[in-house]
Amino acid sequence: MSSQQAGSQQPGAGPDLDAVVIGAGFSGLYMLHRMRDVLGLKVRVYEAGDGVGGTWYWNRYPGARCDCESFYYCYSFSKELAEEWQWTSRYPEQPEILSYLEHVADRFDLRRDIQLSTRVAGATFDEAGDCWEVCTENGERITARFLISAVGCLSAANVPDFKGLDDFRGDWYHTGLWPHEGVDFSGKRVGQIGTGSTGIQAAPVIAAQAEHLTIFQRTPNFSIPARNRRFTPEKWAEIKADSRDIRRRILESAGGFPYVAVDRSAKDVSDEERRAIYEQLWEDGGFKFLWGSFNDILIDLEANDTTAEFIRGKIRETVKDPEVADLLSPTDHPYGTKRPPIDTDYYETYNRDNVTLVDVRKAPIVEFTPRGLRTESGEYELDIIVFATGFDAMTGSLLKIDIRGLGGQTLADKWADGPRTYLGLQVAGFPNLFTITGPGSPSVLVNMPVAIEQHVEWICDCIDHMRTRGLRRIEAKLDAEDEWVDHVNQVASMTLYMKANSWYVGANIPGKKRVFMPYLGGQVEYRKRCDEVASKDYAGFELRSGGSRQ
Ligand code: NA7
Repeated sequence: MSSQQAGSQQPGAGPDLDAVVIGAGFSGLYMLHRMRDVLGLKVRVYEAGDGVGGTWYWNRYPGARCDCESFYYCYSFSKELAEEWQWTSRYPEQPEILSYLEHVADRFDLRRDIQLSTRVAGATFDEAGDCWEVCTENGERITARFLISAVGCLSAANVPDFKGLDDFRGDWYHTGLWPHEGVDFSGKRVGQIGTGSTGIQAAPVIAAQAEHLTIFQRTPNFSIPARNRRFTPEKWAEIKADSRDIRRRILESAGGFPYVAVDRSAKDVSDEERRAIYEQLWEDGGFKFLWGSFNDILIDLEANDTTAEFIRGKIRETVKDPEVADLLSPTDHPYGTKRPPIDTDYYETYNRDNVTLVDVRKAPIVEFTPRGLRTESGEYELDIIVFATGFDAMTGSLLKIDIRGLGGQTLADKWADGPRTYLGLQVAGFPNLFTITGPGSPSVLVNMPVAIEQHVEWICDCIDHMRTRGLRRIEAKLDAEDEWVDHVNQVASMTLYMKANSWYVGANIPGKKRVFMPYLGGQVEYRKRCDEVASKDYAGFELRSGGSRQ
């Protein structure tokens, strides 16, 4: 039977597949391996890109690299994979991570069940058949018992609706949709909109090549030096020797990082001690700066101010022009409440003669023109414009798909006032749909592969549980979902995170409801909660042997 025919399920027949997985990034690849090779299920992955890799397939902009360190930003499910792969440096660049994921796809023979260049357009739950009818933009239709979203949290590019964009005669690119052949900036006047993690990685690399780089900044960010370096054979041997302990520390830490949490308040040490701690962490570089200083940075404004002021001091020390330094120094949000970037020579870049910083908070972008763009303070002539403007995070990619659950309700309607899930894994009214690192789970606040592996394994155990008991339908109960959403909000309200206009709350997308989307309780507590739910016969979920058609 061809897949085109396959969608029209005959009465009495089962669905075409056990599962459809949307996306072939970190989540989709592991999900396929686990479902197909461990559970023996019939699975197909649909991937919009022409290759596997998800985030690491699309984000090819200059300077793109991971902000987590290589030796823990990877899978842990296969000992053999871990043993045979060697990372070259502390923070891997995009091509290296993409090679890793391509290696995973080949090593586990995943490609034969991945259909590339295929975007899922819609999915409707068949209530009688207890399955999803999935259709692609190519017109293909197929049915599957389970629908697994592995679309990623940061994959729907946000291209602001600037007036006159079509009139611009130069070239423009969004960092998350970067051309595979690269972009040659030599001799060009380049504009970059956005100074989030991406813009902060890209600017130094673009500035080194372009004739001139103009950076349009709406909100300054607190950035910490990455201190990237290549691994020496000795360092790599040290990491290998420590790997078991690294894994233990990862599983014991709230953020899924191999750093031991500190148990001291920023207010309990002298100014000198505090300064020495920050100096050491600044020298070490990376995310440890957020987790490794004090335990109250993200919950106490006074404590946070000490960190913020330390970083502002570093900006003033680094950037020669005091006015530029001032403009680069955040004062509108506490440190860490927007996703903290890490960088290589970001602040130093503003000392270059060919770099200009423009404040588009004070004088916003009015429109694009044939020759460049115009802000309220003047026109900038540009040959190339780089949109480092981020993503419709956590919900954007899923909501682009027309997903219809019980009674024909759309996911877009269900989430009109912000996403609602039970554990970030399921949505009441949408049976047999699982969302890997969905909103309401720790996801983006955790080292992603750790969050992904936990979700994939939990979902697979759940499906296996259903299979062995002849169950065909699982759906989050509404009261469990309500309770979980309240809990997610309550935890967020105990922190400083709500004080920032971040993508965590959807503030970067005009019209998006302000809701804190990821779960802040940490992956240790979250994992415990998920395991407890499973051990209590999937408490909060309704499991059934089937709809009307058995
Ligand atoms: P981010 O962190 O959302 O940053 C986007 C940047 O673009 C940020 O500086 C925005 O300013 C700016 N922006 C967005 N829209 C506009 C408009 N209309 N005008 C001017 N400036 C604008 O995205 P990234 O790609 O840097 O990082 C996303 C995640 O990927 C990152 O956190 C990592 O997890 C990986 P704003 O701050 O909203 O004022």
